[in-house]
Amino acid sequence: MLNSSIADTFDLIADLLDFQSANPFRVRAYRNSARTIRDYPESLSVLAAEGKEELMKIDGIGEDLAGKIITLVETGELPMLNELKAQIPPSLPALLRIPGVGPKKAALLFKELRIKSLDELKAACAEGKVHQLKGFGVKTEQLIMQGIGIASQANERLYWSTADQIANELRQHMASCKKVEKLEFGGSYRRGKETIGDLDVLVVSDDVNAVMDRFAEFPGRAETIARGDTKMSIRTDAGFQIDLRVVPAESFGAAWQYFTGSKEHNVILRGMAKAKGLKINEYGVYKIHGEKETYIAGKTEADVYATLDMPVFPPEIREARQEFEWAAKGKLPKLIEERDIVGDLHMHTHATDGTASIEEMAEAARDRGLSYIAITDHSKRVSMASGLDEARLLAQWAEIDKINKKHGKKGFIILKGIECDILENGDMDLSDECLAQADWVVASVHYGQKQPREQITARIVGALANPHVDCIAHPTGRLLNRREPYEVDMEAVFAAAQKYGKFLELNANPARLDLNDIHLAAARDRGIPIVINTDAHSTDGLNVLRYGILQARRGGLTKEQVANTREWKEVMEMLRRN
Ligand code: DGT
Ligand code: CA
Ligand code: CA
Ligand code: ZN
Repeated sequence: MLNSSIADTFDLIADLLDFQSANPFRVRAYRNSARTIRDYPESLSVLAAEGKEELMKIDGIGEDLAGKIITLVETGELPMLNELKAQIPPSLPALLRIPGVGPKKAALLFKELRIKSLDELKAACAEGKVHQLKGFGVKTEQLIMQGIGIASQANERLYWSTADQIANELRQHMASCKKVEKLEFGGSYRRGKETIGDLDVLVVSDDVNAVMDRFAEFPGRAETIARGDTKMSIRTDAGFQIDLRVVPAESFGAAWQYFTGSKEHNVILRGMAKAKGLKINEYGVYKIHGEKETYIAGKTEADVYATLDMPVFPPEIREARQEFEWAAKGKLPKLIEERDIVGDLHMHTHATDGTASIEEMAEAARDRGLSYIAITDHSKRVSMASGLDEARLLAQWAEIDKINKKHGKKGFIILKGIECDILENGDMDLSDECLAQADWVVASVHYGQKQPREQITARIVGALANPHVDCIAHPTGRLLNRREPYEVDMEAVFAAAQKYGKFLELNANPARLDLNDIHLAAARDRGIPIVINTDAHSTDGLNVLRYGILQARRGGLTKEQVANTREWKEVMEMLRRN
């Protein structure tokens, strides 16, 4: 069983307990362990086979949870979960996937309207029954209607980060098969797309059966969809498909190129090959002489591209957008890499909704090789996260001064920042006088996200015009699989960022990845500096940087176009020029 499936099970238990108004500490224990398990680098199924003690070495996993994990891995189910499910409506898990419907609202829908399926909920919304419930209202009803669409899609495509977990587990699993000479992933996963439809894996071997037998033993496998001579497909217990192809060594490069895609990129390559009297497919590149064809390349991707006088394109830009134009001019950009990043300008502490202290965040960032961070907790409007008012913010900044002084000349700087809410009426949540004292201000929208285009655009443009604001955080507000972006006019935002010399954030959280690749390319073309931030709410949260890097690469960004590849002194000068 996959770590992500175990985590999903624990999340579901937490939801069901919450639905029953169980002890909040118990609910939280399940939620925390789900998070730990999802991020855990080793397969829990493998650890479970070694016994409880191995599992209990993991933070937050006690004897009880370890026992549950073992039962789950060994039997595929959990009696405790079955009992819980028996006590609640079977539709609940589906209802909970709808944005804005938590366990409490779901309970009401069930009790008052006897809603048992997404279809019934849709019908009830259409009949206007939902908004009459206590705590719902017309707006919620509309949101639910939209959300039903998203919720039914949400099962189809995984976040890149989740696919990455599965890919790593599969690689580990296949490594013990001696017949595997080489294993690589292709498809949208290799291209670093923000969501993944299915995982494509390529193996070089001269023993197809041995490879497929091992593949069939993958702990995450729930069923085999098809097994042929060279191709086999399985589905994981979460319903995610993995396609395996076994190829001979002389075809590996051609197959890797072909199955990496994108389809559109490949179509153009095929056209180029044809124009040169060549044929290119997943087996190799062939020279055509009348009826006959001769294999001329296919062992490596470089060999394949070389037959067309093309460089090996970084997978992230193989989307048939600008890559061929760049290649023709010999100007393929040198895309940004994770090690280029030297600072992180958006993160939270336990003063608001984070879990770590300023010093813990700083130490974790330093361990990751950064030389500066900005602490940007929420402002007071975000009361749910106990956002900071002026007095608490000033106190936090005084503490930062003290910590910086204490650590002295170690070359690491903690910046006094704030994530200031842009209020519904367009005002900033904190006074200009207060913001003026910050080293770094990110502005963001958390409320009134559903405002019409003109209104929400005016708010964001207004924030960019404020001389104390440096950057807009997660500029479109979308949450992958869960929430649509604001109606914001991005052209107007780009124009304002240019006019006022402001930065825009690429939020690296795998559920956000906001800005998207198209927006990033547009911002780049306008010379707007991008800042790749983790928006970490814990020390582990700093690890999401790599997802942001992939997204930046998909946007064609180089080191130069990303501000936090520069030391803070230089960033400060960029800001001062404005
Ligand atoms: P996904 O799985 O929806 O996230 O997206 P991909 O890009 O991984 O698409 P997938 O899994 O259907 O196919 C993997 C790669 O195989 C794709 O990127 C390019 C290649 N491929 C698939 N079908 C075709 C095709 O009809 N023509 C060409 N030229 N390539 C194809
Ligand atoms: Ca795929
Ligand atoms: Ca596929
Ligand atoms: Zn934030």
